[in-house]
Amino acid sequence: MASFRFIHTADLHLDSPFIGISGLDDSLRSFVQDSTFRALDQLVRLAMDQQVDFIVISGDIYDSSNISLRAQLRFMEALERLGKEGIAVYAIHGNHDPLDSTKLSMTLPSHVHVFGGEPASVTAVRRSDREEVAVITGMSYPTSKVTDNIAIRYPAPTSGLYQIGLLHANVDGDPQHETYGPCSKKDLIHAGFHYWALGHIHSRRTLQESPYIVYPGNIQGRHVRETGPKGCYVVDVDEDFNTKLCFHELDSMRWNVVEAPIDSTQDVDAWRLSLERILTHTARENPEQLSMIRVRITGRSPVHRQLEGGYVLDELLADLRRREAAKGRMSGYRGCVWIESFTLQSGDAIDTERLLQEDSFAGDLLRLARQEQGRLHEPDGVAARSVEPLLEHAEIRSLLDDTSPEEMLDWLRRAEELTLGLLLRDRSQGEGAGA
Ligand SMILES: [Mn+2]
Repeated sequence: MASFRFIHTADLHLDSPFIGISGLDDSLRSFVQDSTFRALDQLVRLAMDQQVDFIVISGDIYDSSNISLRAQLRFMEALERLGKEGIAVYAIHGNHDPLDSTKLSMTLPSHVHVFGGEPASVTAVRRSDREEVAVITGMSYPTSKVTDNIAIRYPAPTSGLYQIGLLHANVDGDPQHETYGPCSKKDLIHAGFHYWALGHIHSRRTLQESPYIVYPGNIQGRHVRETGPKGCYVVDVDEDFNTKLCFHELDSMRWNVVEAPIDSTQDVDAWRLSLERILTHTARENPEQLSMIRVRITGRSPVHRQLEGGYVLDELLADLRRREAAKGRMSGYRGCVWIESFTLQSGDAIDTERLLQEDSFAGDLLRLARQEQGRLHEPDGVAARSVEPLLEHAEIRSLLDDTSPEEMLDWLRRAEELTLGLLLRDRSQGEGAGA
């Protein structure tokens, strides 16, 4: 057997629209909207630098089944550049870009193989000497909704070559993702392949090492739930089929959630300075990328009351964004930190532990609030009953359907803080007036 090297990538989501991000000026918006294409360029560059024999792409090349012309042209251009270097490409389509998508009927160059809607196998060769090195088996999604187990339909290996399976699927039903192509890790282990090149789950993970069952994640994070470095794997296979993976970053914009506690600060400006230190640290950690961060404000102190009103945070946000936008235009947004939003999870300087023990109206309220947070999913709980009247409105209902349990819990916590804050504020004012 001969050693060889390939790239495993998936979920390129080319031309993702990034519509949910607010507050961007024109320059930054176009930087953001070009990010999936820049990641593609990085992928091509990496393939050349690493002298790989071929690339496998495990679905969701495009973001939407109504594929933009721009996405198709940029992808074709990337394929041509790889072709000039003799780097073959093997790809499947996933639930975002199934075979029945609206697209141009472009003739693919001969070094590119896109699998059809039924499982099939092709043989890949080494670039330097055309020696056969691997059998690649794959299947594209014919339509966006493939809900049966397609993995078990993949043909068993018939040759002694290294076996790679290209599959777009939710293995073992990760509840965070849609359950397309459901199958189990067991199905994959028993298939007799050496490397399952998976796509669909956007967070990078290796489910198994023998055989390899790998999600490389997407190549560019698209929102705050897709945090951390994004990229692909360069995979080395030696003469004895020993397999070694090396992750390479491809992203130019990186999402993160950072915490900015108010506990140890007594006034807004001290807190602002601590936030500046967090921003500086974030920039240092990601000197080559634009950091897109959500700042979670946590902890308890009088600062909460000053931030709660809204306009302080709004003005601070506008000012920090203005500064970073100006810096970014000069630096190509490298090492810039853009605050996507603040989420206020802090509270007044209340000793909740003591209050929980206290025999008072506020104590009762807090105990009730905590109890309701545990009854988030119960139909007669406060959360369910509070949103019930809103469900009659179709648009609000669809927004609520997209609300995660964490967001719901967050609302309940905010309600707890707000009511306690108002109650205890009145109490202290009342005491003040009586004194
Ligand atoms: Mn995807």
